This record gives sequence, structure tokens and C-alpha cells, in this order.
Amino acid sequence: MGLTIAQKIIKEHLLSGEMTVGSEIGLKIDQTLTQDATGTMAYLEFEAMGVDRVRTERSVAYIDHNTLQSGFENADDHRYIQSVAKKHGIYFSRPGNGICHQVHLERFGKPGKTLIGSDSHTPTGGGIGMLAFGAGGLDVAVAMGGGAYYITMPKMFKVELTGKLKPFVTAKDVSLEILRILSVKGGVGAIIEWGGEGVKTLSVPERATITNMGTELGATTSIFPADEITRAFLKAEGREADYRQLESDADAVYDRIIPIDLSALKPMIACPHSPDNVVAVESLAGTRVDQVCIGSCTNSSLQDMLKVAALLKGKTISPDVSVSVSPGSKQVLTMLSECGALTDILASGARVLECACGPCIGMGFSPNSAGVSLRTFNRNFEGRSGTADAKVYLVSPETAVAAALTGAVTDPRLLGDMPSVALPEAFRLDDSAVLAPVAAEDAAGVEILRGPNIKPFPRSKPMENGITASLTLKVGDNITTDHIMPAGAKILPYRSNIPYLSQFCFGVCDKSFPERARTAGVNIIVGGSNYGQGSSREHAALVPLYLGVRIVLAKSFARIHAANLINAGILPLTFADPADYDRVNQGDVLAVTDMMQGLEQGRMTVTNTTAGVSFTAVCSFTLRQQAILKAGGLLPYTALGSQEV
Ligand code: MIC
Ligand code: SF4
Repeated sequence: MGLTIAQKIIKEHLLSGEMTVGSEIGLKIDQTLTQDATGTMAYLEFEAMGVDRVRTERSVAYIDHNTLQSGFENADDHRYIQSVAKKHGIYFSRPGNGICHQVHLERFGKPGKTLIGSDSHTPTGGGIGMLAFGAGGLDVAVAMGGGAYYITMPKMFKVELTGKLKPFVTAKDVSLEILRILSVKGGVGAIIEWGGEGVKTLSVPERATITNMGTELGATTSIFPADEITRAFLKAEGREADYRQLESDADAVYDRIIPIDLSALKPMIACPHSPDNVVAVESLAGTRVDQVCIGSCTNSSLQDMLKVAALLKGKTISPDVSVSVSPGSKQVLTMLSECGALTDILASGARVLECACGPCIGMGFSPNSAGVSLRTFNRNFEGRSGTADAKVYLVSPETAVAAALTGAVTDPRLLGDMPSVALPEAFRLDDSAVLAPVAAEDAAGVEILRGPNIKPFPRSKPMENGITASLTLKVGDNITTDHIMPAGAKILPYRSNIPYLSQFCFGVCDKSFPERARTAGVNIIVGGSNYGQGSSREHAALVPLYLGVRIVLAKSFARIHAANLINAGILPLTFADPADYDRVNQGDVLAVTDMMQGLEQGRMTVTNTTAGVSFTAVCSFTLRQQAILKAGGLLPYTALGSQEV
């Protein structure tokens, strides 16, 4: 039987397990990346592991999220990360050099290699045929130390592309269309491979937009073949030698095939507050818009920015709309400036922001009260923009420009002719903002610079055999990590200060939760399906741990968050019968007994002592996961020598 592209890369990197769907596999990781919002914690964990130098082929620390320095905190954390990187063999991408996924694609990604990153959009690398996963910081720390990365062997989905995109219809619309078809849960447990004749019509940046947003499907990752288009991109980046052809075998077997005819697509828009709440742009035409934001790791490539500049050229934005443009990298911004496109953007009245995540993570540029914001980003979760009652819509750069010019949601096909935009044969290469680490023999002399904002992170205790605790919070389906541990300019600077962060935990759902959890001591959270979707931030596990949460009982979990809970030593239990969700209420006292035996048997009995009912919860974990939970998390498990790092 033939293999898919992902199966080929997995086979080449398999350290443990069988490649049968649903079983745990351990993968050798070639490259890692971190960003600063998750990186501080990841490097504290890396230091706690006591490994001197990274054992990967390439590890890069990016500063792109926490770039607003309204106090000493972010600047201190950047300095800390820079010093750790220098000492331990990690390349350091300075603030201003760009968004991690964009820069990694340009300068470091290689077809056929494995990459994990402490950011959920790491699958962007699938655009050049990398097998790239988002992961919690601790998993990245272990991989930097040479340890395996464990995932459940996924199913294989194939999106079979035919046709060619019409003018003003873009890769972003392809992403929104697949979200409309599959929903934010539709990719769970699967790798999505993009194939078919239509692939040849898509450039690498377009492919990267699509693999980037595969994260919103809940997919384990997404990947494109590496072909002559990939080779041309790498050549233009001065890295043709990194090219390797990759395609699936003709007789590769897929669990599901989803056909999409590119020529039949229209401009699409995701409505508040979920990326799968997708309709055609034309159906919302005329909706007034207050703000337009162009950029983020989804749509900030040179190709995107050149199109934006060409559409804005000679025009002025609507007086009622505030517009931001954030190019994805220094390379993109420099080239925009050199060809004059930057002048066209500035002349239109748009505000050009630095090359960073910026508004996407609420790091500035929050909309006005109840404002309508059209963004070329990948997430529109409630409150994420920093304005609690804002209504955020997700669109392509073309649709964003149409709204910026008219002041209302407008089908971009009404803008006239689409100017043709070609990718350059050679990008402008300047890696001066990437600092190399010192040689191993000089590492001892490098001092780690720690600011006062760095506080010890919480550690769980070894698992006990029974827990009786109150249910301090019951939430519904599709709870995101932005609900559990919100981000934004005011909170993000405290990513290395869990005690401070804890006061904001679940703030979007219930501001009284932190106090209630603290008072309860040991406590339990109940969630619906797809609990913990979205970001890879392990803070969504570490903060609840700090607040005494020992069990999260849900209908189902998102992949990265479930791993983060286990790594933190919190037990993720699943209702055997989802109807039992209705048999527990906030404030009830739940008792779980015989947990050690239950862990081995894969089932535990939960008794709701308040209501006087019992039901079964599932905990089908591998032996490795059981051992991690028993030890009280991945760090103590690693210290026990169970995992070689
Ligand atoms: C996001 O887009 O939500 C983030 C911010 O990039 C996160 C990482 C984080 O929370 O720091 C992600 O996607 O993993
Ligand atoms: Fe940054 Fe937004 Fe991309 Fe997350 S989704 S990495 S915040 S640009």
C-alpha cells in the first residue's frame, strides 16, 4: 500500500510506536521554534531539565508577540530569552524581524523535516512540505533536549483541488471554505493533505495561508507536496539546496477525500465569534465596518502585501475606518519599501505597524466599543481583540481592502480589475536580525539575565488515588484557550508570572472563577466538546493547576490542550456518555476513587455526591501518559529518567 506525504515523513522520523491510526507514536524532531509569549515558560522548563545545548538540527527563538513594551516585563523577558538562546545553542530572531511562522518559512523551513513550535500555527511550515506541529512549551523543551515528540497517529484526509482561483478569490477563501465544510472540530485526529491539479496553481505563501488555518480545523497538521513551486520559492530565498521533492504515492489511502473546485469559490467571511461561522462576503454586503486589520501569520507575505498595496494605490481609505497593515517580516517590509509599495500603503491613510503579531493577539489596535473589525487573521474568538464587545470577522486581504476603501463589507470583485502581482525571482536576503548562539565551549561564560517578572512555575504533585472536590466551573462546547487564559496587551506581559496571571483565568466566561477555585483548594472543571481548542499556550493548563484544578472532565478535548493538561499533571477525563454532562452542576461535589487502577483500566467512576448519581469517565491513555500523570507531570516524569533527553 502506498503512503501519503505525511506518512512518508513520519516513517522517516519514527522513534517509537506503530503507524496505525489511534496509536501513540514518538517522532524525532529536526527543528523547533518558540515565540516570546510561550517561549519564556518553555525556556524556564528547558533550564529545569538541565540540558546544556539543544540537540536539534535547528532551534529558533522568535520575538514577535509581546512587542508592546509598556513596562519592564516584556523587555526583561526578551532579554532572558536572548541570553538563554545564546547560551544553549538556539538562534534568536530579534523583535522587528517578523512573525515566527513567516520568518521560519522564509529562512529555515525545509521540506521533509519535522518541526514543532510552541505556537499552534506552526503547521504553516506545511506550505513547503514540512511536517510541522503546534505543541505546548514543555513538549518543545523536551524536543530541544533531543527527546521524542509524541502524537496519536492521525487519520489522513485529502483535499483534492481542481481548477484555479478567480481574481479576488484567494487562499484565505479556500481556508474559510474548508472551515465551512468541516467546522472547528472537523480536522480533529487528522492530517490534512492538499493535493490534486489545483495545487500547481498555488504559490508557497498561498499554501502557507492554507496550512496555517488548518489549525482552526483542529487538525493535527496540514501539508502540501514539495514541488517545482516549492523549489522556486526556496531558490528565491537563496536556499535551493534545502529543496527535496515530496509527493504522495499514487496508491496512498486516505480516510476521507474532500473535493474543492477552486474556480467555483467566492470571497468568504467568518462571522463572530468562530472561524467556522462562514458565509459568502456578498451576503453581508453593506454591513458598516469600523476597523480593518491586515497582517498576521496567515496573510502577511510579500505576495499579500503587494496585492494590498496595488489595490490601495492612488486611493484613500474611508474616513470612518481605521486601518492597520502589519507586514509579516523584515524581508517583506524591506522589499515593500524598496519597490515603492509601502508608499502606496502609507499614502492611502493606513497605519503601518511593526512586523509582529500585533492586533491578532490584542497587542494594541483594539477596536472601539462594539466595533466591527474585519481582519485577515485566523481567529475571531470573543474578546481576543482586547475589546470585549467587538465583532471580529475574518477575511482575505482583498476583502479587507474593499472594506477599508468603502467603509462597509464589500465584495472585492466589485473593485474592478485585479492588478497582477508576481513573486520576485530573488527575495532580499538579510539575516542580520537573527543572532547565532555562542559555540558550546564558550557557553559557560554566558550569563542568563532574569528579570523580576519571572516567578517559579507551579508543579503538580504525584497523582493521588482519590479526589473529592467541588466543581468550580461548568462551561459549554468549543471553549478556547483564549477563554481559559486570555491574552491581550494587559495580560500577556505576565506569561512568566503564573500567580499574577491566575486572576484572569476564565475571565471571559466568569470573572469570579479564580477566587472560587482558590477558596475551594483542589477542584474540578467540567467542559463540553472540543475543550481547549485554539492556541497552544500551556498557561491554559499551568494557571488552572496553580488554582488547584486537578481534573478537567469534558465531552472531548482539543489535541494540544489535552497534551498540555497531562504534561502539567492535570487529569483530562472524558464523559463515557456525553449525556452525563447534564448530571453535574457547578457547585456539586464530585468524588473519583481508585484512580490508579482506573488509569490502567482506562475508565473511572465519578460520583456526584451532591446529586447522588454515579457515571463512568474514560481515560484511555498510553502507558507513557499514565506514567506522566502518576509522576505529577512531564517534568517530574523526565527527571525520573523515564524519557531520555
Ligand atoms: C495565538 O494565536 O493564539 C497565539 C498567541 O499565537 C498562541 C500562542 C500563545 O498563546 O502564546 C498560539 O496560537 O498557540
Ligand atoms: Fe501571532 Fe496571531 Fe499568528 Fe498567533 S495567530 S502566531 S498571535 S499572528
